[in-house]
Amino acid sequence: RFSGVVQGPPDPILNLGVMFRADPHPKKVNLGIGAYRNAELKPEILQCVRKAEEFIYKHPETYTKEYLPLEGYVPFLKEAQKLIFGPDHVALKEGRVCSIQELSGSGSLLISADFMHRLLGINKIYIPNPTWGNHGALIGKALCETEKYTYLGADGLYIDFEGMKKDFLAMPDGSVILLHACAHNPSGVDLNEEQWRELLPIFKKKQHLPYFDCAYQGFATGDLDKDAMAMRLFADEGIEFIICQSLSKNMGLYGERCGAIHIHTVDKETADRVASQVKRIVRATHSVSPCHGAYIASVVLGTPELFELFKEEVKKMAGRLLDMRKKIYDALSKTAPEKNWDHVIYQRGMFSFTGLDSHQVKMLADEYHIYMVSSGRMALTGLNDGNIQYVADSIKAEEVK
Ligand code: PLP
Ligand code: TYF
Repeated sequence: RFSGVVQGPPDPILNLGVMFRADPHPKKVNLGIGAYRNAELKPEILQCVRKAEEFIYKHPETYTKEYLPLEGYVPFLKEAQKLIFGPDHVALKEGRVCSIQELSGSGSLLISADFMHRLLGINKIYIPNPTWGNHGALIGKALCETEKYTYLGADGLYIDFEGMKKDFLAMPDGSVILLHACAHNPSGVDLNEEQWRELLPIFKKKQHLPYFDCAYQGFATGDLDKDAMAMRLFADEGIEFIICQSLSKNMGLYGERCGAIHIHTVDKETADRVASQVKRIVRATHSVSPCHGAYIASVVLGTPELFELFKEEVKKMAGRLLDMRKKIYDALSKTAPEKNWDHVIYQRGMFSFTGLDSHQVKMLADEYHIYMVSSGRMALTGLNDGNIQYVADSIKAEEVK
């Protein structure tokens, strides 16, 4: 029975961690996974999270281990909405946003795509080229196909905005388009505010459905509100849309699987009907969502001092990544000046698309023990003052070969 099961391929990103850990070389560098590391290259639990957990342990009568309701922990959902829309948004006041807790960004993508397939008859979702490797798999599981739209130009380093708009206009009316809310993974290339504003009339005219993946709020600019700009522009225009929100990165809750689906609709009655259907899908997929991460996030976001601390800690994480971005840019510009590295400084968030090809990436791993994704995506979080020059020197050595 089981002996006929063939070996599955390893996940291209997660496997980099396995290779890195197995490598005994003292100079090895892990630029693979998009998970924050401090200057000592260690994972960190945020102080705001620690404090929230202390509070939770002291109040077991409120923070029980009972099953949550199907929609999730409601105080968390209210705070999660405010983080995205801003605390006083009219859509929240009017109850037009339906929110359902999910297993972080990944679960939100799966369940919302399943909802669109079953309830809206959607069979295809447009995703940027390039995009996060797991988008196709998650959306495919919900029985929707994916098709790529133009995002980067032929150089693979800068936005091709004209190509993107052209694709949006050529799609059938009412298409679902996945958009990275900020800090695009893998490229680090985002639209600016003016470009987002230019998309609004296109979405309206074509009645496309914006489908936001918000996995890095805070990591693009260091400011949670600024990073919500694109989503708020669509909300202010009264356009219906879906957001898949993850707190994995900005609150460092990776393993807690904390996030939510938010569906911005035209009125409260619609939002309630939509919620009733999303809840049925949740029930038939994994029943209910986990409580601990939602408790933590509700306390952090809902306690003014902890919310301030959270904002500071997000700013600090984003600040360290920006510092690393500037330093690797300077090091590469000095060490390998025959090549233009401007794209590195122009990108933002947790990643940089270096422009290295898959062969160069492989050689960096084999010869220099530096691990990054084969697309040439470098997670800046694996850099610190101790390894930046080594990384720049190694890239230079590969470039001249
Ligand atoms: N979307 C993007 C673009 C991501 O990069 C990630 C994680 O790396 C996710 C979604 C989902 O992460 P999680 O399921 O931990 O929220
Ligand atoms: O680095 C990345 O792009 C992500 C990281 O369950 C990741 O793939 C790892 C595990 C996971 C979700 C995202």
